[in-house]
Amino acid sequence: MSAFAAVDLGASSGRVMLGRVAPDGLGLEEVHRFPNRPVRTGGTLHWDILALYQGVLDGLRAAGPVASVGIDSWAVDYGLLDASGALLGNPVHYRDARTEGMSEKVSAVLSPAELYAATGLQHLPFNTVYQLTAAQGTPALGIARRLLLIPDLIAYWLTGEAGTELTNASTTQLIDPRTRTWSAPVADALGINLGLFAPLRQPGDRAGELLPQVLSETGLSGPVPVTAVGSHDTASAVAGVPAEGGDFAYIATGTWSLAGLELDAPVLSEDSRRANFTNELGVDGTVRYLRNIMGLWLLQECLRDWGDPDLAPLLAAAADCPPLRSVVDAGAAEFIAPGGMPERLAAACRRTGQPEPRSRAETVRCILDSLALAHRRAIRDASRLSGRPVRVVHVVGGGVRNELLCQLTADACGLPVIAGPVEAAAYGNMLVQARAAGTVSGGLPELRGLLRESLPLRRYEPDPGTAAAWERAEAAVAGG
Ligand code: LFR
Repeated sequence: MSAFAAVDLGASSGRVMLGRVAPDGLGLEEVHRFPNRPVRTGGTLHWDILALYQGVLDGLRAAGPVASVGIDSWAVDYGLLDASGALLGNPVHYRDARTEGMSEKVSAVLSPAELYAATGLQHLPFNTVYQLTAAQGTPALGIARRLLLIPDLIAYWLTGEAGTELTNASTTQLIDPRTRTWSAPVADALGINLGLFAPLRQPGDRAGELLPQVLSETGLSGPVPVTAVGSHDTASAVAGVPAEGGDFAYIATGTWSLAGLELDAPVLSEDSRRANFTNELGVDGTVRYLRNIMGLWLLQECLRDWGDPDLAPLLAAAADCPPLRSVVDAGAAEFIAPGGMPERLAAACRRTGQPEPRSRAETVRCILDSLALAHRRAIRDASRLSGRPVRVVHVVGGGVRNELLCQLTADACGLPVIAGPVEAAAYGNMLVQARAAGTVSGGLPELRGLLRESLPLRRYEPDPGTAAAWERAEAAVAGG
């Protein structure tokens, strides 16, 4: 059988995709999509993990017979289990305020330079080390016997087996990207018990089999293996980039824009740290050298604030707005928390001496110009810091549907953009499973070749007439 269930949990929705490897190419069908609504209780923002798990079960039922199941989700967050294997409270959302002040607490023990030299991770206030520092002294952490990252927690409930998949483990800031294993010195210095983590798994490893009770709940007949994939969604999305050769950059666009390069080895220089580049671990021994950019979160939050109006007319109006009238720093941590986004964007424009957006369309244009500029800066910086030339930019993920963003990104980068697929994470997830099952073979170049043969991709050429305006915008941001 050559059908695979790819479970992809995103910040605003989860989906179960049915992937097929057929003689005429790859196929991917969405069999179930369910909302992911964070819930605030007692002042803390949580993931509704049981609702997500139920969505996974419903999706597996809708998928029908499959050769294996793979799970990916956002990074850094975790659930704690007690000695009996029971979950100790709902996982806390990385956008929760509990990590405020934790960077300072950690840097009193390990300087930012020491932490970067050991882990290669960009500073994001919600990295797992900061969350665990915030959790220190809580009863739950005190009695916890296991810590499972979100996709590993779902896999545990499906199979009864606990593991820690490597690509996602690398986002904890407790992994040394050179040895691709735990950094005991960092954990010891910060008082973090590495014994909480289950043994590491590599993408492609067998993670277990669906439990009898799961088989009956989903109507599937066993055995159905669960395969570890690049369980960090960005690792799966990068595996699903339909690139040819090595001189490409990628932007995985969704709630976040993750913009950077795929490398063979980490870049741990001080310049790289100052430029806030991360060395997350990828599928097949690769390094995802990238920067987190706020992404379509800025737009999603504005839409939520405005009562969810139709996006298409707003984008059409934004395309007609004067370009680059005002831009914000789309990498700034000030935009991480939810709420009041239009006003926060306007305030950032005021603070930097730029005109405030006067309408919703102008706000949308400000967001898209700012994202495109941040894409340009990330790709140029990544290329400079790694010494790797870039000839083409691949845009994958939800932003592929946003033609204006793709064109602005091509213009800003001064490079062709190849857009697609939207569901890169599910493709990457499915291909790693298919290879583990022996249905397809080869390394990432061969897997990407299969994607190129099967997918309609759209190419955007940069408009050279806009180059000077982007130069000026970059200089203004760098200077301001
Ligand atoms: C994207 C993503 C990013 C990670 C952020 C938080 O969905 O996984 O890679 O930095 O979410 O986990």
